[in-house]
Amino acid sequence: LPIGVFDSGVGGLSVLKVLQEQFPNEDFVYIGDNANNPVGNRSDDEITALACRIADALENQPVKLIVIACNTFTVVALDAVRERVSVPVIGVSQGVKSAIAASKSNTIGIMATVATVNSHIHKHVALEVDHEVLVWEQPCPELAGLIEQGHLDDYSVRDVCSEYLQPLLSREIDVVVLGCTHFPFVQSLLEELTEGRIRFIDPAFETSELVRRTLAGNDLFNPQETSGSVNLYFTKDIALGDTLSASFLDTSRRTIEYITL
Ligand code: DGN
Repeated sequence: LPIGVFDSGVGGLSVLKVLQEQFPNEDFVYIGDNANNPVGNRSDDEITALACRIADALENQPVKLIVIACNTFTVVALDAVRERVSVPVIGVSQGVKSAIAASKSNTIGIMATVATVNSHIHKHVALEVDHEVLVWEQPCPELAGLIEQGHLDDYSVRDVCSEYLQPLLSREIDVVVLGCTHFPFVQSLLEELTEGRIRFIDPAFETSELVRRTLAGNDLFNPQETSGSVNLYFTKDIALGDTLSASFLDTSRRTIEYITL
């Protein structure tokens, strides 16, 4: 059976990319609910209802494991999704362990949606790892929505990135966690705007290690000789998902279509 992966749009493709690199024998089904993007500014009840509806659709495929490739859905709805479906469910990793290990000033930043920042999950996890670390949580209310609309390197996305980077640049911060799965798609822009002063951490590799442990622990790995397929579904527009996924997925083993949830 395939591994199910979901997000509120194209963001989770940044996680899928790493999962596919790490597990080339696995099949994947991806749902990007871009009809309901952005989710980061919604109420917890709304976010949970949307996550459960996507998880239901994945379970009906069926899939053997579900990866919530979205920080917002993870912090708000991980427990609800776990209660709802009968397969193992993994949320995205916070990435703070790698960030703390990489920071020389022991001062790290987090860029995330409003819902994720309000949960303070990164700060909690960081203080568990090192109780002396300083954590600046930067809400980025407009960034995921802009990326979802395809603004990857124009003046509008540059403007909001510069605004969100300002408080990070005025502190001793040398490492910033990309706490939203949409943000790796503008990582090189963020690097350019910070002129190399900040190292950005994409937590997707940490997430893939959680997936590895769960596949191993439940004896769910596909046999070595299989070659993985990827079926992508979007609830609204498939154009951006098509372009972004074509840059890292072998299109001969990829399908992409609309889905109604
Ligand atoms: N990709 C989602 C995340 O990681 O939080 C955010 C998407 C959104 O809808 N704001």
